[in-house]
Amino acid sequence: MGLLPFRGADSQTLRAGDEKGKTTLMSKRFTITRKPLLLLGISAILLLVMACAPDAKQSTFGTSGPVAEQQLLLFNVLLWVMIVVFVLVEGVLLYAIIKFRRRPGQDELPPQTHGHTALEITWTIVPTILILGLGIWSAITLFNLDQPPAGADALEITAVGHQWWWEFEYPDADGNGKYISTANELKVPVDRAVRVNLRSDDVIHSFWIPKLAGKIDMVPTRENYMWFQADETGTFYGQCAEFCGTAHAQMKFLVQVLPQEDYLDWAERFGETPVLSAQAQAGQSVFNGTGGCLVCHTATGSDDPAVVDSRMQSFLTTETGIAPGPNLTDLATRERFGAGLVDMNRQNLRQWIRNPEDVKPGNHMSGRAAIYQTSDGRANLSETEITSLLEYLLSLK
Ligand code: HEC
Ligand SMILES: [Cu+2]
Repeated sequence: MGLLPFRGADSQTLRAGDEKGKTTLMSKRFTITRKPLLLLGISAILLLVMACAPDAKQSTFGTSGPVAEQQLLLFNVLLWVMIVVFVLVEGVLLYAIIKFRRRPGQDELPPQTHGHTALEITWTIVPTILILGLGIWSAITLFNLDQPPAGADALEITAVGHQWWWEFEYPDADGNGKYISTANELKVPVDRAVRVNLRSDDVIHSFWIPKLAGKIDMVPTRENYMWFQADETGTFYGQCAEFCGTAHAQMKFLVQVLPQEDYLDWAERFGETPVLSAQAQAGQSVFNGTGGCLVCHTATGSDDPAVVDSRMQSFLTTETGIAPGPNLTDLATRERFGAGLVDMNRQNLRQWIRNPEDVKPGNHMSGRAAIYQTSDGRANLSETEITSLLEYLLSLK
Protein backbone atom coordinates (compact mmCIF):
# COMPACT_ATOMS: atom_id res chain seq x y z
CA MET A 1 0.00 0.00 0.00
CA GLY A 2 2.87 2.34 0.80
CA LEU A 3 4.01 1.97 -2.77
CA LEU A 4 0.76 3.09 -4.26
CA PRO A 5 2.28 5.99 -6.21
CA PHE A 6 4.66 3.63 -7.97
CA ARG A 7 2.05 1.09 -8.95
CA GLY A 8 1.95 1.99 -12.59
CA ALA A 9 5.69 1.63 -13.02
CA ASP A 10 5.81 -1.55 -10.95
CA SER A 11 3.21 -3.44 -12.87
CA GLN A 12 5.17 -2.98 -16.06
CA THR A 13 8.78 -3.39 -15.01
CA LEU A 14 8.49 -5.84 -12.13
CA ARG A 15 6.53 -8.55 -13.80
CA ALA A 16 9.60 -9.70 -15.70
CA GLY A 17 12.06 -10.30 -12.88
CA ASP A 18 12.81 -10.03 -9.20
CA GLU A 19 9.60 -8.56 -7.86
CA LYS A 20 10.43 -8.83 -4.17
CA GLY A 21 13.90 -7.28 -4.36
CA LYS A 22 12.59 -4.26 -6.17
CA THR A 23 9.80 -3.73 -3.68
CA THR A 24 12.10 -3.63 -0.64
CA LEU A 25 14.48 -1.32 -2.45
CA MET A 26 11.69 1.11 -3.09
CA SER A 27 10.20 0.98 0.39
CA LYS A 28 13.66 1.52 1.85
CA ARG A 29 14.18 4.63 -0.19
CA PHE A 30 10.77 5.79 0.92
CA THR A 31 11.52 5.45 4.66
CA ILE A 32 14.89 7.14 4.36
CA THR A 33 13.40 10.39 3.09
CA ARG A 34 10.18 10.29 5.10
CA LYS A 35 11.61 11.15 8.53
CA PRO A 36 13.36 14.42 7.71
CA LEU A 37 10.37 15.41 5.63
CA LEU A 38 8.07 14.76 8.54
CA LEU A 39 10.30 16.76 10.90
CA LEU A 40 10.50 19.57 8.39
CA GLY A 41 6.74 19.58 8.01
CA ILE A 42 6.13 19.66 11.76
CA SER A 43 8.62 22.50 12.30
CA ALA A 44 7.08 24.47 9.45
CA ILE A 45 3.63 24.11 10.99
CA LEU A 46 4.96 24.99 14.45
CA LEU A 47 6.68 28.10 13.07
CA LEU A 48 3.53 29.09 11.27
CA VAL A 49 1.39 28.66 14.37
CA MET A 50 3.92 30.49 16.55
CA ALA A 51 3.82 33.41 14.15
CA CYS A 52 0.11 33.77 14.92
CA ALA A 53 0.48 34.14 18.71
CA PRO A 54 -1.59 37.28 19.36
CA ASP A 55 0.36 38.05 22.57
CA ALA A 56 3.75 38.23 20.84
CA LYS A 57 5.17 41.76 21.09
CA GLN A 58 5.08 42.37 17.38
CA SER A 59 2.08 40.24 16.41
CA THR A 60 -0.50 41.87 14.19
CA PHE A 61 -3.08 39.38 15.50
CA GLY A 62 -3.41 41.12 18.86
CA THR A 63 -4.48 44.71 18.16
CA SER A 64 -4.70 47.64 20.57
CA GLY A 65 -6.25 50.40 18.50
CA PRO A 66 -8.90 51.16 15.87
CA VAL A 67 -6.56 51.35 12.85
CA ALA A 68 -4.92 47.98 13.47
CA GLU A 69 -8.34 46.52 14.33
CA GLN A 70 -9.89 47.50 10.98
CA GLN A 71 -6.83 46.24 9.14
CA LEU A 72 -7.03 42.92 10.98
CA LEU A 73 -10.76 42.60 10.25
CA LEU A 74 -10.11 43.17 6.55
CA PHE A 75 -7.29 40.62 6.62
CA ASN A 76 -9.38 38.01 8.42
CA VAL A 77 -12.40 38.34 6.14
CA LEU A 78 -10.23 38.21 2.99
CA LEU A 79 -8.36 35.21 4.37
CA TRP A 80 -11.46 33.21 5.31
CA VAL A 81 -13.31 33.96 2.09
CA MET A 82 -10.23 32.80 0.18
CA ILE A 83 -9.94 29.67 2.31
CA VAL A 84 -13.58 28.77 1.62
CA VAL A 85 -13.12 29.36 -2.14
CA PHE A 86 -9.89 27.36 -2.14
CA VAL A 87 -11.40 24.38 -0.29
CA LEU A 88 -14.51 24.42 -2.53
CA VAL A 89 -12.62 24.60 -5.81
CA GLU A 90 -9.91 22.11 -4.83
CA GLY A 91 -12.59 19.85 -3.32
CA VAL A 92 -14.59 19.73 -6.53
CA LEU A 93 -11.37 19.17 -8.48
CA LEU A 94 -10.28 16.24 -6.27
CA TYR A 95 -13.78 14.77 -6.37
CA ALA A 96 -13.79 14.86 -10.17
CA ILE A 97 -10.28 13.42 -10.42
CA ILE A 98 -11.13 10.48 -8.17
CA LYS A 99 -14.70 9.84 -9.21
CA PHE A 100 -14.07 9.99 -12.96
CA ARG A 101 -10.64 8.41 -13.03
CA ARG A 102 -9.86 5.74 -15.57
CA ARG A 103 -10.73 2.29 -14.20
CA PRO A 104 -8.77 -0.88 -15.05
CA GLY A 105 -10.00 -2.37 -18.27
CA GLN A 106 -11.77 0.81 -19.29
CA ASP A 107 -10.37 1.45 -22.73
CA GLU A 108 -12.91 3.69 -24.50
CA LEU A 109 -13.23 7.42 -24.00
CA PRO A 110 -16.19 8.36 -21.75
CA PRO A 111 -19.03 10.37 -23.37
CA GLN A 112 -17.66 13.82 -24.33
CA THR A 113 -19.67 16.90 -23.38
CA HIS A 114 -18.90 20.55 -23.91
CA GLY A 115 -20.08 23.42 -21.68
CA HIS A 116 -22.83 23.64 -19.11
CA THR A 117 -24.55 27.02 -19.28
CA ALA A 118 -25.88 27.11 -15.71
CA LEU A 119 -22.51 26.11 -14.22
CA GLU A 120 -20.58 28.54 -16.36
CA ILE A 121 -22.83 31.44 -15.46
CA THR A 122 -22.50 30.53 -11.75
CA TRP A 123 -18.74 30.35 -11.72
CA THR A 124 -18.48 33.64 -13.55
CA ILE A 125 -20.99 35.56 -11.46
CA VAL A 126 -20.03 34.31 -7.98
CA PRO A 127 -16.31 35.19 -8.24
CA THR A 128 -17.14 38.52 -9.86
CA ILE A 129 -19.41 39.44 -6.96
CA LEU A 130 -16.80 38.24 -4.44
CA ILE A 131 -13.90 40.10 -6.02
CA LEU A 132 -15.89 43.29 -6.54
CA GLY A 133 -17.24 43.16 -2.99
CA LEU A 134 -13.89 42.54 -1.34
CA GLY A 135 -12.15 45.02 -3.63
CA ILE A 136 -14.63 47.80 -2.93
CA TRP A 137 -14.54 47.10 0.80
CA SER A 138 -10.71 47.16 0.76
CA ALA A 139 -10.75 50.52 -1.02
CA ILE A 140 -13.32 51.92 1.43
CA THR A 141 -11.16 50.79 4.38
CA LEU A 142 -8.14 52.39 2.76
CA PHE A 143 -9.91 55.74 2.45
CA ASN A 144 -11.44 55.44 5.94
CA LEU A 145 -8.06 54.92 7.50
CA ASP A 146 -6.33 57.66 5.53
CA GLN A 147 -6.92 60.40 8.10
CA PRO A 148 -7.94 60.47 11.77
CA PRO A 149 -11.72 60.91 12.19
CA ALA A 150 -12.91 64.51 11.68
CA GLY A 151 -12.78 66.52 14.89
CA ALA A 152 -10.47 64.03 16.58
CA ASP A 153 -7.93 66.67 17.77
CA ALA A 154 -5.06 64.45 16.72
CA LEU A 155 -1.59 64.87 18.21
CA GLU A 156 0.80 65.78 15.40
CA ILE A 157 4.21 64.12 15.24
CA THR A 158 6.94 63.89 12.63
CA ALA A 159 9.00 60.71 12.57
CA VAL A 160 12.30 60.83 10.70
CA GLY A 161 14.15 57.66 9.77
CA HIS A 162 17.94 57.62 10.14
CA GLN A 163 20.41 54.79 9.69
CA TRP A 164 19.58 53.16 12.19
CA TRP A 165 17.45 55.05 14.65
CA TRP A 166 14.34 57.22 14.82
CA GLU A 167 13.95 60.93 15.41
CA PHE A 168 10.57 62.11 16.71
CA GLU A 169 9.47 65.72 16.54
CA TYR A 170 6.42 67.18 18.25
CA PRO A 171 5.63 70.61 16.77
CA ASP A 172 3.08 71.20 19.55
CA ALA A 173 3.67 68.67 22.30
CA ASP A 174 1.69 70.24 25.13
CA GLY A 175 -1.10 72.12 23.36
CA ASN A 176 0.73 75.40 24.03
CA GLY A 177 3.09 75.25 21.08
CA LYS A 178 6.01 73.56 22.80
CA TYR A 179 8.39 72.00 20.26
CA ILE A 180 10.03 68.75 21.32
CA SER A 181 12.45 66.55 19.47
CA THR A 182 13.46 63.24 20.92
CA ALA A 183 14.48 59.81 19.69
CA ASN A 184 13.72 56.11 19.67
CA GLU A 185 10.91 56.21 22.20
CA LEU A 186 7.64 57.73 21.16
CA LYS A 187 5.57 58.97 24.08
CA VAL A 188 1.89 59.44 23.28
CA PRO A 189 -1.33 59.84 25.28
CA VAL A 190 -3.81 56.96 25.43
CA ASP A 191 -7.15 57.25 23.56
CA ARG A 192 -6.01 60.14 21.40
CA ALA A 193 -5.43 59.93 17.67
CA VAL A 194 -1.81 60.50 16.67
CA ARG A 195 -1.03 61.68 13.16
CA VAL A 196 2.50 60.87 12.08
CA ASN A 197 4.29 62.59 9.21
CA LEU A 198 6.93 60.27 7.87
CA ARG A 199 10.23 61.46 6.47
CA SER A 200 13.67 60.05 5.85
CA ASP A 201 17.01 61.81 5.79
CA ASP A 202 18.97 59.05 4.09
CA VAL A 203 17.53 55.85 2.60
CA ILE A 204 14.05 54.33 2.53
CA HIS A 205 12.80 53.09 5.91
CA SER A 206 9.36 51.88 6.92
CA PHE A 207 7.50 52.86 10.07
CA TRP A 208 5.62 50.01 11.69
CA ILE A 209 3.97 49.49 15.08
CA PRO A 210 2.38 46.07 14.46
CA LYS A 211 -0.23 46.24 17.23
CA LEU A 212 -1.29 49.80 16.42
CA ALA A 213 -1.13 50.26 12.64
CA GLY A 214 0.25 48.83 9.42
CA LYS A 215 3.54 49.91 7.94
CA ILE A 216 4.12 52.97 5.77
CA ASP A 217 7.37 53.73 3.98
CA MET A 218 9.56 56.71 4.83
CA VAL A 219 10.92 57.89 1.52
CA PRO A 220 13.59 60.60 1.13
CA THR A 221 12.24 63.73 -0.59
CA ARG A 222 8.65 62.63 -0.16
CA GLU A 223 6.46 63.12 2.89
CA ASN A 224 4.12 60.26 3.77
CA TYR A 225 1.74 60.10 6.70
CA MET A 226 -0.32 57.69 8.75
CA TRP A 227 -2.23 57.73 12.00
CA PHE A 228 -2.91 55.44 14.89
CA GLN A 229 -4.59 55.50 18.24
CA ALA A 230 -3.85 53.32 21.25
CA ASP A 231 -6.78 52.05 23.30
CA GLU A 232 -4.68 51.05 26.28
CA THR A 233 -1.61 52.28 28.10
CA GLY A 234 1.60 50.28 27.94
CA THR A 235 4.65 49.67 25.83
CA PHE A 236 4.31 48.82 22.16
CA TYR A 237 7.06 47.63 19.87
CA GLY A 238 7.92 49.27 16.58
CA GLN A 239 10.25 48.13 13.86
CA CYS A 240 11.75 49.38 10.63
CA ALA A 241 10.12 47.26 7.94
CA GLU A 242 12.17 48.17 4.88
CA PHE A 243 15.72 46.97 4.44
CA CYS A 244 17.86 50.04 5.06
CA GLY A 245 21.41 48.74 5.53
CA THR A 246 23.62 46.87 8.00
CA ALA A 247 21.66 47.43 11.21
CA HIS A 248 18.19 47.41 9.67
CA ALA A 249 16.96 44.51 11.81
CA GLN A 250 18.16 46.39 14.91
CA MET A 251 16.29 49.54 13.99
CA LYS A 252 13.49 49.23 16.49
CA PHE A 253 11.63 51.69 18.68
CA LEU A 254 9.21 51.75 21.56
CA VAL A 255 5.88 53.49 21.83
CA GLN A 256 5.06 54.40 25.42
CA VAL A 257 1.32 54.95 25.65
CA LEU A 258 0.76 57.04 28.78
CA PRO A 259 -2.31 58.27 30.65
CA GLN A 260 -3.14 61.82 29.45
CA GLU A 261 -1.73 63.47 32.62
CA ASP A 262 1.55 61.51 32.51
CA TYR A 263 2.02 62.42 28.87
CA LEU A 264 1.44 66.12 29.57
CA ASP A 265 3.76 65.93 32.54
CA TRP A 266 6.50 64.47 30.35
CA ALA A 267 5.91 67.10 27.65
CA GLU A 268 5.99 69.99 30.10
CA ARG A 269 9.10 68.79 31.89
CA PHE A 270 11.04 67.87 28.76
CA GLY A 271 14.25 69.92 28.56
CA GLU A 272 14.23 71.12 32.18
CA THR A 273 17.79 71.28 33.48
CA PRO A 274 18.41 68.05 35.41
CA VAL A 275 19.98 67.97 38.86
CA LEU A 276 23.60 66.88 38.43
CA SER A 277 25.83 65.40 41.11
CA ALA A 278 29.51 66.41 41.15
CA GLN A 279 30.36 63.21 39.30
CA ALA A 280 27.62 63.82 36.73
CA GLN A 281 29.01 67.31 36.18
CA ALA A 282 32.41 65.78 35.50
CA GLY A 283 30.62 63.48 33.05
CA GLN A 284 29.01 66.46 31.38
CA SER A 285 32.46 67.94 30.75
CA VAL A 286 33.56 64.70 29.12
CA PHE A 287 30.37 64.75 27.03
CA ASN A 288 30.96 68.32 25.89
CA GLY A 289 34.75 68.10 25.72
CA THR A 290 37.15 65.15 25.38
CA GLY A 291 34.36 62.64 24.56
CA GLY A 292 33.22 64.74 21.62
CA CYS A 293 29.65 63.52 22.14
CA LEU A 294 28.24 67.01 21.65
CA VAL A 295 29.29 66.95 18.02
CA CYS A 296 26.49 64.47 17.21
CA HIS A 297 24.15 64.54 20.24
CA THR A 298 22.07 67.19 21.93
CA ALA A 299 21.36 66.51 25.61
CA THR A 300 19.97 69.79 26.87
CA GLY A 301 16.57 70.12 25.21
CA SER A 302 15.14 69.72 21.75
CA ASP A 303 17.43 69.66 18.74
CA ASP A 304 17.71 72.83 16.74
CA PRO A 305 16.58 71.76 13.24
CA ALA A 306 19.42 73.83 11.74
CA VAL A 307 21.97 71.90 13.82
CA VAL A 308 20.44 68.56 12.76
CA ASP A 309 20.66 69.72 9.14
CA SER A 310 24.31 70.68 9.43
CA ARG A 311 25.12 67.34 11.09
CA MET A 312 23.32 65.64 8.24
CA GLN A 313 25.29 67.65 5.67
CA SER A 314 28.56 66.60 7.33
CA PHE A 315 27.37 63.02 7.41
CA LEU A 316 26.69 63.08 3.69
CA THR A 317 29.91 64.80 2.72
CA THR A 318 32.52 63.27 5.07
CA GLU A 319 33.66 59.77 5.97
CA THR A 320 34.20 60.30 9.71
CA GLY A 321 33.59 62.92 12.36
CA ILE A 322 29.95 63.86 12.42
CA ALA A 323 26.60 62.12 12.09
CA PRO A 324 23.20 63.07 13.40
CA GLY A 325 22.75 61.15 16.67
CA PRO A 326 19.64 60.53 18.80
CA ASN A 327 18.61 63.34 21.15
CA LEU A 328 19.65 62.33 24.67
CA THR A 329 17.72 64.94 26.71
CA ASP A 330 15.42 62.40 28.37
CA LEU A 331 17.62 59.36 27.83
CA ALA A 332 17.20 58.08 31.40
CA THR A 333 13.39 58.00 31.03
CA ARG A 334 13.70 55.48 28.21
CA GLU A 335 13.15 51.79 28.74
CA ARG A 336 15.67 50.88 26.05
CA PHE A 337 18.41 52.40 23.98
CA GLY A 338 20.34 51.62 20.80
CA ALA A 339 17.02 52.15 18.96
CA GLY A 340 14.94 49.77 21.08
CA LEU A 341 17.74 47.22 21.14
CA VAL A 342 18.91 46.80 24.75
CA ASP A 343 17.50 47.52 28.20
CA MET A 344 18.48 50.85 29.69
CA ASN A 345 20.77 50.15 32.61
CA ARG A 346 24.23 51.10 33.77
CA GLN A 347 25.83 47.86 32.62
CA ASN A 348 24.46 47.99 29.06
CA LEU A 349 25.18 51.68 28.77
CA ARG A 350 28.78 51.08 29.88
CA GLN A 351 29.16 48.43 27.22
CA TRP A 352 27.72 50.83 24.64
CA ILE A 353 30.11 53.65 25.56
CA ARG A 354 33.11 51.31 25.62
CA ASN A 355 32.41 49.85 22.23
CA PRO A 356 29.07 50.43 20.46
CA GLU A 357 30.17 48.07 17.70
CA ASP A 358 29.88 45.13 20.15
CA VAL A 359 26.26 46.02 20.87
CA LYS A 360 25.08 47.09 17.43
CA PRO A 361 27.39 46.20 14.55
CA GLY A 362 27.63 48.76 11.78
CA ASN A 363 26.22 51.72 13.73
CA HIS A 364 27.41 55.18 12.68
CA MET A 365 28.54 56.15 16.20
CA SER A 366 31.50 53.79 16.40
CA GLY A 367 32.07 54.19 12.68
CA ARG A 368 32.50 57.95 12.91
CA ALA A 369 33.12 59.29 16.43
CA ALA A 370 36.77 60.30 16.91
CA ILE A 371 37.11 58.44 20.24
CA TYR A 372 36.40 55.07 18.56
CA GLN A 373 38.99 55.44 15.81
CA THR A 374 41.35 53.22 17.81
CA SER A 375 43.05 49.98 16.80
CA ASP A 376 40.52 47.80 18.68
CA GLY A 377 37.50 50.08 18.28
CA ARG A 378 37.24 50.66 22.02
CA ALA A 379 36.61 54.14 23.38
CA ASN A 380 39.69 56.24 23.87
CA LEU A 381 38.45 57.20 27.36
CA SER A 382 39.65 56.25 30.87
CA GLU A 383 37.41 54.16 33.13
CA THR A 384 36.97 57.22 35.38
CA GLU A 385 35.80 59.26 32.40
CA ILE A 386 33.40 56.51 31.37
CA THR A 387 32.00 56.15 34.89
CA SER A 388 31.32 59.87 35.22
CA LEU A 389 29.87 59.94 31.70
CA LEU A 390 27.46 57.18 32.74
CA GLU A 391 26.51 59.17 35.83
CA TYR A 392 25.69 62.12 33.57
CA LEU A 393 23.71 60.06 31.04
CA LEU A 394 21.67 58.41 33.81
CA SER A 395 20.74 61.84 35.20
CA LEU A 396 19.16 62.91 31.92
CA LYS A 397 15.47 62.84 32.81
C1 HEC B 1 29.90 60.70 15.11
C2 HEC B 1 28.69 61.01 15.83
C3 HEC B 1 28.55 60.53 17.24
C4 HEC B 1 29.38 60.80 18.31
C5 HEC B 1 30.62 61.64 18.33
C6 HEC B 1 28.76 60.14 19.45
N1 HEC B 1 27.62 59.50 19.08
FE1 HEC B 1 26.35 58.50 20.28
N2 HEC B 1 25.25 57.97 18.69
C7 HEC B 1 25.50 58.34 17.38
C8 HEC B 1 24.58 57.66 16.52
C9 HEC B 1 24.50 57.78 15.01
C10 HEC B 1 23.77 56.86 17.34
C11 HEC B 1 22.65 55.93 16.91
C12 HEC B 1 23.22 54.56 16.72
C13 HEC B 1 22.19 53.54 16.34
O1 HEC B 1 21.28 53.30 17.13
O2 HEC B 1 22.31 53.00 15.24
C14 HEC B 1 24.21 57.08 18.70
C15 HEC B 1 23.62 56.52 19.82
C16 HEC B 1 23.97 56.82 21.12
C17 HEC B 1 23.23 56.40 22.30
C18 HEC B 1 21.94 55.57 22.29
C19 HEC B 1 20.76 56.51 22.21
C20 HEC B 1 19.43 55.84 21.99
O3 HEC B 1 18.42 56.47 22.31
O4 HEC B 1 19.37 54.76 21.45
C21 HEC B 1 23.89 56.89 23.38
C22 HEC B 1 23.50 56.73 24.82
C23 HEC B 1 25.03 57.63 22.88
N3 HEC B 1 25.03 57.56 21.51
C24 HEC B 1 25.96 58.26 23.68
C25 HEC B 1 27.09 58.89 23.19
C26 HEC B 1 28.14 59.41 24.03
C27 HEC B 1 28.13 59.37 25.54
C28 HEC B 1 29.08 59.92 23.21
C29 HEC B 1 30.40 60.54 23.59
C30 HEC B 1 31.30 59.67 24.27
C31 HEC B 1 28.62 59.74 21.85
N4 HEC B 1 27.42 59.11 21.89
C32 HEC B 1 29.28 60.17 20.73
C33 HEC B 1 26.44 59.22 16.94
C34 HEC B 1 27.47 59.71 17.73
CU1 LIG C 1 15.34 51.46 8.59
